[in-house]
This record gives sequence, structure tokens and C-alpha cells, in this order.
Amino acid sequence: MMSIEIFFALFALVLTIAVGFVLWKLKKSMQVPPASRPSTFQLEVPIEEIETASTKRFAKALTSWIPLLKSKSKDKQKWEEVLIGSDMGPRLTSELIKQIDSEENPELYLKNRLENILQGSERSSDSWKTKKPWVIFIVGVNGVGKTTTIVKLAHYFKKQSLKVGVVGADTFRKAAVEQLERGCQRIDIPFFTLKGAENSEGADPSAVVFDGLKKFQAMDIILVDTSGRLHNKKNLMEELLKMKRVSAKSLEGSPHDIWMVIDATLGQNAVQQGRSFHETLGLTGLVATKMDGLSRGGTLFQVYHELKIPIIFMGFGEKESDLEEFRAKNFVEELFDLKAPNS
Ligand SMILES: Nc1nc2c(ncn2[C@@H]2O[C@H](COP(=O)(O)OP(=O)(O)OP(=O)(O)O)[C@@H](O)[C@H]2O)c(=O)[nH]1
Ligand SMILES: [Mg+2]
Repeated sequence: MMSIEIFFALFALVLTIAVGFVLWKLKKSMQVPPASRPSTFQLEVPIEEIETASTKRFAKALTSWIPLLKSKSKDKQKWEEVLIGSDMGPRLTSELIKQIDSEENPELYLKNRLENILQGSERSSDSWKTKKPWVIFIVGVNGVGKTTTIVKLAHYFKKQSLKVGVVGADTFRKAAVEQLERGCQRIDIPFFTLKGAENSEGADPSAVVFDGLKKFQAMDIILVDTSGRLHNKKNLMEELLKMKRVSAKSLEGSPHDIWMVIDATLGQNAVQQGRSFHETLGLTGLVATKMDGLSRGGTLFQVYHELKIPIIFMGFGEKESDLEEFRAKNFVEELFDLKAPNS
């Protein structure tokens, strides 16, 4: 005979299981099947693509800052090391760390200070639309990305429905002329160099400029490529001065702009190069290249802080579309946003 206690215990167990089963069934029937969920719950772009997109540009620029930002460190010595190591340069670094120990939030402080430093670094208007043709010389040291940038600029201006002509005045190497000519063909932009690329090696670049500007008089924009040169080579710097004089003879008032291409991965060297070129030529703007390869993001801050020459464009790759007008606030925002996924 089953005792009354065992009977009640079994009855309670069966009852609990039955109620649990009914509740589970009820809950299941109230759930919306996955297929009919509103689409806002679903990612429109696969997560891998989002990560690729957000880490594509300037991805590594601030990685060395992350431990200090995370710990909200106000240690001046540590910040000094990190900022110098990020190519901020000694002068800017000492300004930046001056009051970091009295700041509530070092990250916010640095972000605001860096935005401030770049104030005035953008050019406010499309000056190239004010006169026709508008002649832009592209200068800089060897290998910084001048020729690649010319193709990108030609593509950019063409997209704005401006008529562009490119003058290949880098007559130092035959290959340089061919490189530019190929680039121009690819994007369907008229190209000029003296007597065709095959005879141009060793030709006087000033003569190329003179004839090129005459040829492209009906254009809106004329871009002039020059050969790379070290800022301390006096004769080569004088060659640029001569090209500038000859340009004015061929087309009064030109060149309207002289933009120096600087490799943003070069740090302090970019400042020295920029200073020399500016003293000789009177630069009207900078184009920063190789921003996609930044592992130490300070160069642009240092360059603008020291030279106060506007940064017109930035290039972040080798394709003709890898160029955009420089916007200081966006640049700083993007730098600081990028550290988020790793922090
Ligand atoms: N990753 C990256 N590479 C670039 C960028 N701009 C240029 N390059 C590369 O840098 C190298 C040099 O580019 P060029 O355009 O030939 O440089 P340059 O200043 O004309 O060189 P010289 O005429 O020899 O003085 C090439 O391999 C380019 O593809 C950029 O924004 N990002
Ligand atoms: Mg070149």
C-alpha cells in the first residue's frame, strides 16, 4: 500500500510537469517566427564587411595610445613617450602634455586640442573655379606620391565636370613620363609632354611647362607633374623656380597653386621638407598621401602646427578614387573612432 505522503508527492510532481508543459507551449505559440521579424533587427551588411570598412583607413594610427586612453592615464611622462612615438614632434608634444594631468578626461582633452590645432588647415573655397585655366604645380621629394596624386586629382576635377589637362614635366626619367601618360589614358585625360614620352628624357622641364600651358589654354585646370627632388639640393630647387617663372611667361598669373605632396608616414622629415620647399617656392597647399599606411598618426598635426600651410586633399590608396578633400574635424573624429573596436 502506497502511503498517503508518497501519493501526494507524486501527484505534485505530475502537476508541476503538466503546468510547465502547458506554459512552454503557450510561450512558444506567442513567439514571432524568425522569417517574419521586422528587417531592422537584421544587419543589412554582413559584420565582416562592416569591420573591413571601419578599419580600412588610418586603422593603425592611434593603436599605441589605446592603453593610456583606456586607463585614462594622466602620467605626463608616458604620454610624452607615446605622442613623440606617434610623430607629433617635440614642440607639439610638450604643448599637448602641459595640462593633461589636470584634465578630467584625457581622451576628450586630446581630441579637442587636436581639432583646435588643425583649425584653419582647410581651404574654404574651390579657388580653382575662379580663373580659367587654373594651373597647379605638384612638387615634392622623391617617391612621396606626386604622379599618383596627379591622376587622382585629374579624376576628381573631371568628376566636377571641369576640363583637365596634365603636363608631364618630370623629364628626369622616361619611365616617369610613361607612368603619368598611362594614368591619364586610364581615366581619359589629355596629356602633354615635349615631343612625346620617348624623346622627353633629359628635356628642359621649363620648356615642357611653357608649351604645355599654351596647348591647354582652353582647359579649366592644368596639372603639372614635376620630378622628385631633395629639398637640400639647391640646383634642383632652382630648377623649380625657373619653371615657376617660365609658367608666368607662358600664362600670365600662373602657376595659381603650388601644392606639395607629403608622405604622411614620414613624420618629422615631412616638416623639414615642407619648410624648405615653402621657403623657396611659396607653397599654397599640401596634399597628404599614404594616409592608409599610417601607423603613427601625428605627422599632419605636426606639419600644420609648424608650417600653417593648408592641407587641401588627402590620399589613402593607389586607385584614382582614393582621394578626398581634407576635412580636419572628420579626420580627427575618424582617428578617435577607429580606436574603439580595439579598446
Ligand atoms: N598606399 C599608398 N600608396 C601610395 C599612395 N600614393 C602613392 N602611393 C604609392 O607610392 C609609390 C610612389 O608613387 P609615385 O606617384 O610614383 O611617387 P612620385 O612622388 O611621383 O615619385 P617620383 O616621381 O619618383 O619622385 C607608388 O608605388 C604609389 O603606388 C597612397 O595614398 N597610398
Ligand atoms: Mg613621379
